[in-house]
Amino acid sequence: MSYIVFPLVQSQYLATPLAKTNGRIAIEGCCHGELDNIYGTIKLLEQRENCKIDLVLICGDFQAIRNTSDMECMSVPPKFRELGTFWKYYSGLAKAPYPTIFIGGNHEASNHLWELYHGGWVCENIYYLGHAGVINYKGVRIGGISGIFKSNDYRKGHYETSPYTPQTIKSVYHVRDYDVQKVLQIQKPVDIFLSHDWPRGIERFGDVGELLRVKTFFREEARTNTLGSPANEQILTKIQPAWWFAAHLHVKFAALVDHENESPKITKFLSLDKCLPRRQFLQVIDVPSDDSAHGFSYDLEWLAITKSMHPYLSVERQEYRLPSNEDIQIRLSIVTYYLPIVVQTIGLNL
Ligand SMILES: [Mn+2]
Repeated sequence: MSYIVFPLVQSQYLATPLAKTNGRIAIEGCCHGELDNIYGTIKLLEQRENCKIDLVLICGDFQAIRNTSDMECMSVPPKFRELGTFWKYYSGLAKAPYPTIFIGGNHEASNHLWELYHGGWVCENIYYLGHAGVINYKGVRIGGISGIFKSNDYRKGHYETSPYTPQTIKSVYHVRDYDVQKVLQIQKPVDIFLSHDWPRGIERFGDVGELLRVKTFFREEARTNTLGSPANEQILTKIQPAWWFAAHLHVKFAALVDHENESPKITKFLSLDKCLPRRQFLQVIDVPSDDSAHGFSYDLEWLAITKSMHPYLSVERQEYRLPSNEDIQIRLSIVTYYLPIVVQTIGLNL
């Protein structure tokens, strides 16, 4: 099989001295069904740089299309719908050469992703983080939220089911308040967070002049502070991950967010392009990882949050009223107390 060779991004914001014990993670912007080319490019990078990539992260528009009927569930005009390459991985004809984690964007086989609302394996070696989720890979804590923000649908339940209508095929990928509230409960440090659209206002933390020169049509949104998702902005401010990767706007853009805490904490933000020739769609970072730890493992704090808030997950049009933060915290502390005992008793392998 031959692969198209693409140029690689090396951002000075993110390049850190390479250490042998580190885990090396490749991050890709929008996937658009181009798994073969993404993996091919990473293989080439490994050969050229004589290095080993441990994990691949993909920031949405993954298009986990298993068959032609999944194409009907994707918000793409029929003439542009393509089967892509995922079906080969799903059917077992191909195997993902790297453990891969992805989130959803706004062009997805939404029926397939809804089946894995809480996250799960879409095929061997490729894990969907869920509508929101956190998992660990060799001790690196990775969280993410799927979809894009649209204020009209933000306070609704997850009511959409296939076959989708022309309205629900779009609203199904709009981020919901419920999932954001779950993410906002996270207290423990997160290493990497993934979103499809950008946190609102992130452009102010990078070279906004250069961004607006390349993408002139963002000017009005930047001026009115409406570029990106207010929900993601809230998450960024609250959980302050070490890295945040996004995509969607099809441009490479780096930013450094200083959270101005008592102890200085910085989030390195990077948005990447889609996988096309001459586009900057790939980044490699080194993250201190724990080689003795298992590959993938569930995140106990996230499981506790999911369990505590599950009664409020609405699959109706109306969202359910969430209890007060205090009530959520009480529920959480109870679940957090007994969850490790359950895990010890029954075991929990991802
Ligand atoms: Mn997109």
